[in-house]
Parts: sequence; structure tokens; C-alpha cells
Amino acid sequence: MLTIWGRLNSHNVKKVVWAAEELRLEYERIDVGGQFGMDADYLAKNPNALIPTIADGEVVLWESNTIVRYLMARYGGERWWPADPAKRAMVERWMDWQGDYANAQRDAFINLVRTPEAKRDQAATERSVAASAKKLAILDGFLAETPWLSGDEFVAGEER
Ligand SMILES: N[C@@H](CCC(=O)N[C@@H](CS)C(=O)NCC(=O)O)C(=O)O
Repeated sequence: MLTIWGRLNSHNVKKVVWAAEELRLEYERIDVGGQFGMDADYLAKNPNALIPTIADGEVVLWESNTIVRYLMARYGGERWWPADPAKRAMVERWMDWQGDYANAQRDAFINLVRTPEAKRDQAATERSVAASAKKLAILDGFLAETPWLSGDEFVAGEER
């Protein structure tokens, strides 16, 4: 049984849960992080004090993209984990790109969503909006030419 630790309103937890759902894996998700805190048991599994973390039998893993890659490689077969390294890399680059995008949008998100109006940092928000817009223009340009980030299909491989 797969265990996923992390509160569901974290985008990094969502991507792991989404992967598990797409793969039709049975899993248990345990709320950790944010208002749920992290106890010593959790920190022993993930010393970064971040979510998500998974346990799949003896395999304990953190880093959301690494977890998604692991689940796809272990359970996904050709549809989700194509044997052709080039096919895989064309998809994986967007996973890694997403980390840069997350950095770009963070200040805007924190200020506009999580900070009371009176305490917002307007300059940081504007810088973040501008940096996000640059990244999103790249995404938009790609999706204007190609239906999915993985190419012609939702994933790179063949249909299940
Ligand atoms: N690079 C890490 C980043 C993880 C991360 O920043 N997680 C945030 C939530 S999205 C976190 O743990 N925040 C502290 C908390 O929720 O208590 C990953 O992709 O797993």
C-alpha cells in the first residue's frame, strides 16, 4: 500500500496524488504540513521539513517530481514511462520547468492570496507577475502549436 504524507492544498502534494489516481493505485493520504504541522516521525522520513513524502513498501521518498517519476517508472508502463529516453525527456522538461514557474509566481501568490491587503508587498508582487507572465507566454506559445505538453496525446506513450 502506498502512503502519501501531505496536505492536499499543496500543489506539490496534488501532483503526487494526481499521479497515483491516474495510475489507479490504492493509497492512503495523511495530512501533514501547514496547519497540520510535522511531528518527529515525519521529520525522520523527510529532514527537509517539506511535503510531500511517500512510502511504497520499503521505499521512502521525498521531492514531488522524483516521486511522480518513481511512480510512473514503477507502475506506469509504456504509456506513462516510455522506454525511449527522448520521448520521456520531452515530457519531463515541463515537470522541471514547472519548478521555475513555481518560483516565478510565488511572491504574487503569497501576497495576493495569503497576505492581508494592508501587508502586501506591491513591488514584489509586480516583479512576480512580470516573471510569471514571461514563463506563461512560453507555455502558451507551445500549447498554441501542440494540444498537450506531452505532444499529440495526454501522455507520450500508447493508450492503455
Ligand atoms: N522541491 C520540493 C518542494 C516541496 C515544498 O515546497 N512543499 C511545500 C508545500 S507546496 C511545503 O512543504 N511547505 C511547508 C508546509 O506545508 O508546512 C518538492 O517538490 O517536493
